[in-house]
Amino acid sequence: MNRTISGVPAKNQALVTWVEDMATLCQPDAIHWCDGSPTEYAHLLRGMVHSGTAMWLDDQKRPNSVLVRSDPGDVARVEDRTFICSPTQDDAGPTNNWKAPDEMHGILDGLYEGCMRGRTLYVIPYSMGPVGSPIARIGIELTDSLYVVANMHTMTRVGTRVLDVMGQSTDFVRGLHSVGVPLTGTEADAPWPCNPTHKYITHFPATREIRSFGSGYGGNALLGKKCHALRIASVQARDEGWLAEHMLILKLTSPEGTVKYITGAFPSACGKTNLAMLIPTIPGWKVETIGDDIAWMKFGADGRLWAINPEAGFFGVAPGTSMKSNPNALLSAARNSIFTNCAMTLDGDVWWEQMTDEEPPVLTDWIRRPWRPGCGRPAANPNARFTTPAHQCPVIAPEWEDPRGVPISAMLFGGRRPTVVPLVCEAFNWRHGVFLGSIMSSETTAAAAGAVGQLRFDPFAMLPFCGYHMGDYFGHWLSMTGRTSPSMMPRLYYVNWFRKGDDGKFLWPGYGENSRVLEWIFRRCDGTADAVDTPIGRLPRPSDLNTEGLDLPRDALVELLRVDASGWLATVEQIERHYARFGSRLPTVLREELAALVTRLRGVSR
Ligand code: OXD
Ligand code: MN
Repeated sequence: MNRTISGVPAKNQALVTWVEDMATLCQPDAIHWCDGSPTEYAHLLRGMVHSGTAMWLDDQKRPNSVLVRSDPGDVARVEDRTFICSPTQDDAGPTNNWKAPDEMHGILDGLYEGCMRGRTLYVIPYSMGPVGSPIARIGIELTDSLYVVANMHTMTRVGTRVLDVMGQSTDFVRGLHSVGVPLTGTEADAPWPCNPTHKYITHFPATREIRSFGSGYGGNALLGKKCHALRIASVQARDEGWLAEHMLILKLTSPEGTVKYITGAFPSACGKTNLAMLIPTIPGWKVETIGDDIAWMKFGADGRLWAINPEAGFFGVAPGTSMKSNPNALLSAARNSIFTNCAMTLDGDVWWEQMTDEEPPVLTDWIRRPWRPGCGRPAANPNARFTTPAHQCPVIAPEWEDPRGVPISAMLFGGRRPTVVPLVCEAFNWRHGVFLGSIMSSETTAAAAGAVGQLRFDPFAMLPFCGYHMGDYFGHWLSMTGRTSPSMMPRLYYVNWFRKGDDGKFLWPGYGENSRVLEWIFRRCDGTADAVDTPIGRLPRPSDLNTEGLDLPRDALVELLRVDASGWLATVEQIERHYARFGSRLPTVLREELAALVTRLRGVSR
């Protein structure tokens, strides 16, 4: 078949052959090689508006921005349709869906056959990380979705400059994505095409391939993000001795002008983007953003661990984002942004729950219906998003694109724990910190009087994102100490902004006040803040935290820093059950850490 080819095709032979093979399978009418230029981006937005996928927002209120409403059945990552197709099920481990690679390829090849008829196949060469950085990696996504191409423009570095760095290398991640809706007749395209019955988000770690079919949304379709930068990269990191993590990266500057970089792993919906862009309440301190979702870290020649943000934009959850909760995120999305599944105001702007104190009197909701306050439905989908270039963030650190990355002093782990877990706790050492990361959890139900809530474990916030057996992943973390001297390793902390009092209210104000915890961590790394050894780790006493100007009763602070020995002991059985899932692949060291914790706790609760 004679296909039109546009854009700037690669000279890389392996790439050209692969694109031809995939085009033979999917049978698109045309192929476009993306150059990554602003002209191309403008063309993509116009194309989305023309096809009915997007609407322009008012150019005075949100310059160069569009609103997209997805199919109501395609609004989030689909974990039950996500597969790790490693050679054996044991390699994927108990936390991933698995199918044998040949079997999955068989299923997918049947679905991909002719799936792009009537459409254009876009070839997106992208770099995760600054182009040419020694930590960055290249991927190629093939897709038939204009929405995906436009989002990838913002979320990654796209285009000819990536092909230039690639040369004739065959070392790139191959991603194929289709919405799975061929256009065969004269019927009009849907505003948001997606396959109603077949959805597959699949990964082949051994061959560094991603195949995604049927969904056009977020992490299912923007393959650079969760699929490449976490699931495939975690396997590469294991094989090559580095870390690919679900972590924010922030820069913290003290009043004396000293800088430290901190990463943080938190499950979805625990305020990661807010922490990455936090405005400190303590005078003289400054937080700047390097990244809000993913960190790739490698040891440098100096023995320190250096991190880059592999992404170039934010794909942030909109609801809850306001000038109070995160002004920097809202200001980042002031222009040049794609909004997905938000509500629209009468004057052509977007709105979502909690964006403003007062709800607008009338809106069009995310499924295009009239909406009024009190009508009983949310105006925006709870997973509505903004896609925004990171450089538009008012507090983006000037070095956020430094190809060397930034050296990491401390790492945070956190979850939502209304009970038991204190505000902050420093690990005794690396292996104790890995233990804390491995038992990260949130409570699914509030604790009843005297009982402990059910824990949902999300180790290192990687449960949906680790591309191999999680027992081996813990072992990989433990092996990091062998790569440098102990004094060079980042310090590890378990933080919890969500502890509640007996009245069910949060004890800690959170948001900008979290800077007080960051200050203590900063000073610990410098050796200038005190801590006390407790059975669970090293904790600040109330007097070790900077509480100047903090409107918090002393009792609340005492409770926030109390070691609830019986509460911890009551969770041990759940931790044991969580560990049992990993069988013989759970490192013995972690069982030893758990046993040592129990011994220390029994010592104090006797
Ligand atoms: C995300 C997530 O979208 O973690 O970043 O789910
Ligand atoms: Mn995330």
